[in-house]
Amino acid sequence: MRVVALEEHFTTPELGAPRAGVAGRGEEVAARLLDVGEGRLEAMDAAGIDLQVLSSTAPATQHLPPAASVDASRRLNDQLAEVVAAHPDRFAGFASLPTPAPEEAGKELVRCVEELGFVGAMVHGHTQGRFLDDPGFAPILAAAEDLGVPLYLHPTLPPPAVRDAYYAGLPEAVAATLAGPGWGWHAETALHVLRMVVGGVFDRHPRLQLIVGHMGENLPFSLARADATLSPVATHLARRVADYVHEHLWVTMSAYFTLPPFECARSVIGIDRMLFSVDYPFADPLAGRRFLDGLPVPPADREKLAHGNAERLLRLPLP
Ligand code: GRE
Ligand code: ZN
Repeated sequence: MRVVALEEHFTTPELGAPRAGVAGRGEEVAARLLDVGEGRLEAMDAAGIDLQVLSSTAPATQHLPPAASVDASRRLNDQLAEVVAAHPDRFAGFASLPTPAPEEAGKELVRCVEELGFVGAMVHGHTQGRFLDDPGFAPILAAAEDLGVPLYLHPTLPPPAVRDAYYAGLPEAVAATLAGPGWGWHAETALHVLRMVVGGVFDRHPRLQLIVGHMGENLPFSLARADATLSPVATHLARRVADYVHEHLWVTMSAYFTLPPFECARSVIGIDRMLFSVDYPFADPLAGRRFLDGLPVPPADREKLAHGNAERLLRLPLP
């Protein structure tokens, strides 16, 4: 069975490695993020992963001043294009975008798809406290829509005001993890998606498709509640809140390798919009592969999760 993994991170010496949420494994994770060659391919082979769609680790270039972000994004995307070109059967690319400069970011996405052959872009949450429903980001959303490629909305650490309000007074490593993979950035990614919905993004960009990881960032679990409470007050929207989620959201597994959230996402989002991912190197590819192989689903559904839905969404060449 072909296996395509969608949330697989790398970094470069220029970009550096994240420190939050990698307690005790910082050096190992950093080394794995930097390795876009033999070590990574060995880890993929050991888990039977045929193709990684590579993305830079958070926050990529989104924390930089606009002009610096534009330059750094171009360098980063050019480097990723070289990695993909060296192993086109094993790697594909999601662009990193200079979101602090939205017009330039839209153009960079066009360049990445049309010239470098990338299959979409990853956006790491807020950009210095601004969210994608902000009309200033329209050039990015319009470019994705016109190109017919998805945006992958990935978590990132919160803006300082959120950090200070919610995480002050805790031991530093606990605060950083609670704000990150321990809870906070998953909740905030779901909130970001709902902001996009109630902000009218999908009325303005009806063809935009959005991917989130971590089995839907808790959205499947709480969608009925969000729909019941928000739809009656969001009277400016053309549709109900849940309709936008059903028609614009795709969900990958990334490190959520337990059955209850899978069953919830399958029942709410549906098997046709769910995809395999590991969240390498933060999660273990072998654990991901065991989870995929052990899922209590019909063989045809396992094929959709492993590669079929990815081939359709990303228009991947078939092997
Ligand atoms: C990530 O996916 O970007 C990530 C981190 C740090 C810890 C866990 C994690 O950057 O999934
Ligand atoms: Zn990730």
